[in-house]
Amino acid sequence: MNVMNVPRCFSAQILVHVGFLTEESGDVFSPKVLKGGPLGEMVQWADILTALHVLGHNLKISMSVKELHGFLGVPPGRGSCPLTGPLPFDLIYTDYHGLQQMKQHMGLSLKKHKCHIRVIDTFGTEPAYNHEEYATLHGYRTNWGYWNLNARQYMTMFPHTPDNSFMGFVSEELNETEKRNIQQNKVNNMAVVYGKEASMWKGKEGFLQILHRYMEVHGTVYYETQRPPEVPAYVKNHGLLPQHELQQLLRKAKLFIGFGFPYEGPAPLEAIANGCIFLQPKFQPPRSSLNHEFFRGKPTSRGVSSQHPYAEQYIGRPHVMTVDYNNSQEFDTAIREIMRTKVEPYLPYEYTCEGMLERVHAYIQNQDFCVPEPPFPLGNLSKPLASSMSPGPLFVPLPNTTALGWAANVTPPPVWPPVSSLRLLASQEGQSCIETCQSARLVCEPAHFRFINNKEALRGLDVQCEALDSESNHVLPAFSVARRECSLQQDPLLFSCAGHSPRYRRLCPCRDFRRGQVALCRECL
Ligand code: U2F
Repeated sequence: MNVMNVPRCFSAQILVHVGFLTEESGDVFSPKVLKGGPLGEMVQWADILTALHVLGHNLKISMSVKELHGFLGVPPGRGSCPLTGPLPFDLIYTDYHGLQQMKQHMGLSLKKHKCHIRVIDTFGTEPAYNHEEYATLHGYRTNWGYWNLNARQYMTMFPHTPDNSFMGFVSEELNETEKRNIQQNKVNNMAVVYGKEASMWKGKEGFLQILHRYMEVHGTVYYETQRPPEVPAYVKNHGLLPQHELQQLLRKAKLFIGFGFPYEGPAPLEAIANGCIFLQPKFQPPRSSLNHEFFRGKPTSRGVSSQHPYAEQYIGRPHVMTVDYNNSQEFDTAIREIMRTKVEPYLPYEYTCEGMLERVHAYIQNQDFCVPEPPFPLGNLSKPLASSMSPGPLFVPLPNTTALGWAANVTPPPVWPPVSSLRLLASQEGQSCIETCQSARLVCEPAHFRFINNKEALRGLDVQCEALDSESNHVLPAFSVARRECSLQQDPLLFSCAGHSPRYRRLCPCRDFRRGQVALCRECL
């Protein structure tokens, strides 16, 4: 990408405080970097730092609480002394550990400055878990949530719930010559197993046997001196490889096969970008913090439908095959199909270098959580909405600025994403706005909830309300068909794309998105 083409409208002072790598947080990641431990987070932070630098911002990086103090201007030895002056940064990128450290050391002034914070949060945080009081009262309290941020301040590794902002990372993109060469040199019967730690292979002998019937099996499992007993003798184990060597291996392999763990890592995207087919297990029922140990305590109830839901839902066949591994016939058939199928290397645009720069730039220039968003007042839409409950998208007329709740003599901040991207839909009972928008090939846009949290929107959908009230509940605005009751949302922090209830049909603010860049609407740039 020609970086010169990116307009540099606003060069920000940015602090990047990587909390999970600080000694004070216990730093469990660093010692395992060369031993098969998680690297996904490292990949993402490296790409965030690079993107911010390339976009021309002024960066300060801190990896310890001492450095954090130094940058925030808190005098040494006065750890809990609140930062009284202005915050010396426009933006602070950190994680949950970092947020806790900032709270300990900034005290009450964190509240004043928190609109400047962005939290890098791998698996995402849903609004019900983020709202301290609501989470506590309604059983959504976890170790991590309850910071009362705008849920879009949490930035995820994959586009999980659109309540959060999708930050992502970069995977290497190949040029046309490289793609051609890869396709010519593919070894049809070569498979690489996804799993750099021996424990990820435990109990997988059955699948490995079937796989080995057809293919030569390679692994990149970390070991110290001896071959790990979990890795059968017929597997060619290369040991944990430096990333460029892993890429070379993936360029030759036809199949990259997941055995269920790790969840939602970068490696499947790298494999698909290098022309492999990714085969992974379907999880039925989906795994979540409600039923599965790994996700327990994470501030989301998102159901993970396979090892890599993004690969399953956003990429799919022929690059990704998601099958029931408990059915050995289905597994066997999938492997034979993979050997016959020709695929081209593929990388979704949002994971290219250009795609990440475009997205991060758009966020920095347009997302401002320090300006209060006025609620859209009831009854202020100039024209009625189309009256239909049909599944087709409905257009909401563009409100003018006074309609948005700003005084006529005040220049309001531009609405972003622009309201022109909004389509109002009603969910089915029990359905979330994530699913509702998805089924209309749209995406839920939490920033647009404030425009549909009103009587006009209900009227536009021809909803019969015998009673209308407003409450603090993360499934609102919504209506009950059986009881002819309608409820609006009282607390904007609880606007939630993820929420659903069998008793309610929800009002969903959907929007369009750019091809390959789900974070941005068509007119977002
Ligand atoms: C995920 O973390 P992981 O580190 O387990 O994710 P992977 O997809 O396995 O790989 C991360 C990187 O490791 C690299 C590979 C990827 O860029 O190229 N790598 C390598 O350099 N050499 C090798 O031999 C093998 C891999 C996820 F990202 C985290 O957010 C989760 O916490 C974790 C647990 O679910 O899974």
